[in-house]
Amino acid sequence: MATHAKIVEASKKHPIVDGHVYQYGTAGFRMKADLLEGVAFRVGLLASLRSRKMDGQAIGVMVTASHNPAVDNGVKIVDPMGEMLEQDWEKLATDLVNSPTHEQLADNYTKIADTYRITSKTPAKVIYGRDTRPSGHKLIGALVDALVATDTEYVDYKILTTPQLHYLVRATNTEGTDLSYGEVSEAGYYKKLVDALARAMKGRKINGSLTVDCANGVGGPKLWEFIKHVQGKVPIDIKVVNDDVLRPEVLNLDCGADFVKTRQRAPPNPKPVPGARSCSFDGDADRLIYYWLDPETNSFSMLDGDRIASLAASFIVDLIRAADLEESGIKVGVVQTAYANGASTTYITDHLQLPVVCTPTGVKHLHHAALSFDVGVYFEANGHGTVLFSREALKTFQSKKPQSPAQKDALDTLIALSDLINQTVGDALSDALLVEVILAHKGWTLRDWAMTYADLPNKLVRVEVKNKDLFQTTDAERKLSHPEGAQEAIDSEVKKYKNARAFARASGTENACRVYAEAATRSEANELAEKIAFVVQ
Ligand code: NG1
Ligand code: ZN
Repeated sequence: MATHAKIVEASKKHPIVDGHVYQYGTAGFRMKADLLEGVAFRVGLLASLRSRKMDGQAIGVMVTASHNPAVDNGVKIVDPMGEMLEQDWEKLATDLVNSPTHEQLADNYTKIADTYRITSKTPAKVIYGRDTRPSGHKLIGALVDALVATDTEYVDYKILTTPQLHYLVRATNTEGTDLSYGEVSEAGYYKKLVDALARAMKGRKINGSLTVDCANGVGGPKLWEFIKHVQGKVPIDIKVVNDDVLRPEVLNLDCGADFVKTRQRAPPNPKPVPGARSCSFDGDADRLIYYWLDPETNSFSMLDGDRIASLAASFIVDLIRAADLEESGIKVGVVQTAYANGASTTYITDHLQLPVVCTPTGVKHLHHAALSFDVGVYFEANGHGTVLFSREALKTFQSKKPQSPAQKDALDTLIALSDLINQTVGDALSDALLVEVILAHKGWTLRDWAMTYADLPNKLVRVEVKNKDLFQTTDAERKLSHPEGAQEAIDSEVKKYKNARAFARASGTENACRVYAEAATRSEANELAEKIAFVVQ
């Protein structure tokens, strides 16, 4: 049977839901899982085309809805170097998925192949994984039917964290080359982390234990796997909590990085222990938030993505200086979004004296901007981020001849960090190890880290609106260009407060607007957020 006919036949088993408009957003397609079967099939078709377009390199497909409730799911495509799908192809994904009939779907598949001169003679390879949601299994079934219909080779990695899949895509495509990213297996991922952690620690000690809340998601079993690999190699005491993946309904429920960040409090279960160094992963383990309860005052301190970015950037700059590479021209920079706390931006620009770039929300934008630096540190405030090292920077670290043991130590640590950090995408486990390494080097507690600057009080609210598409932004989402008059109304409210900043934008993942406000006091930030919410309602 010709491919066109095979697609039509297979597609009949996995129809899309009539009347629903699908959109490839910042996190791929994400919605109620029962709307997604046809989407997963169609994403399989596109991933296959993408692989052929990229000369047969492996393309990844991840089935996850991250921090969303258990009933949701999502499907997203990973490009060959482990990065997010190229923007032009997001549009193709949206068009292909919305094809109204099975015939038109097969026609659109052929049309894309023709437009991009893709021939079925080029081999295609797709590798995929899913988080712990029960709905993932069925979606993978639909995906595989598309891969079979298009003669695509595939590897099923079963249950993975999102960053593990990104790692595997890059490792697959660089295997046997001088850019090799690591062994092509889940075990290879842990081995790389353990080896890099040992080199980065070099006998230093991590004080006390780290409690990790895994959001009852895939991060739990994978963290246990990591612990098996690290045992006996590097002394690190990890206490795993909220790792129940047998009861799907508890996924992301009153726990996880998104809960901590949005509620600005520790998960109620297990009962927080004052003084304990704690962190939370989100449901697919690509976001990380640290926090602790002050044993003296019992107050809650959160160390979010902005804090991790400033900690990592300052540590790397110190190492570059210690390695006597200050004059080497290595450009370190930080990338944030409008949601970054203003105090973090001031700290990075004024205290660390580093450039800060602001991009629209969505890691693909941050990742892209970070590539313009030799060492580009990017984090969303919600804890999603990583550090990118350019090839030139790595070459400089490797070729520099140390003049003292201290210089050698700094160079070795820089190289170890580049292996410890998952450079394909934000990775909660790899980022947590990075934080642990930095705290160990500095001999810092979370209190020391929290003292670097004081966050401006802030408030994030979700506002239900009739049509979120009316809200269009400019200036990296910091200002509204539409509807007319809205920005002026926001400006006049902000003016009434001291040290205040606020903005509104349409969410890329939910049918709502988000309003963010900062001000000198908590009550003023809350009040300002309410006023801006009123403007956009
Ligand atoms: P939207 O829904 O566009 O605000 C949210 C997060 C983003 C990003 C995406 C993808 C906030 C305010 N927004 O986007 O940072 O992580 O989800 O998961 O946290
Ligand atoms: Zn996530």
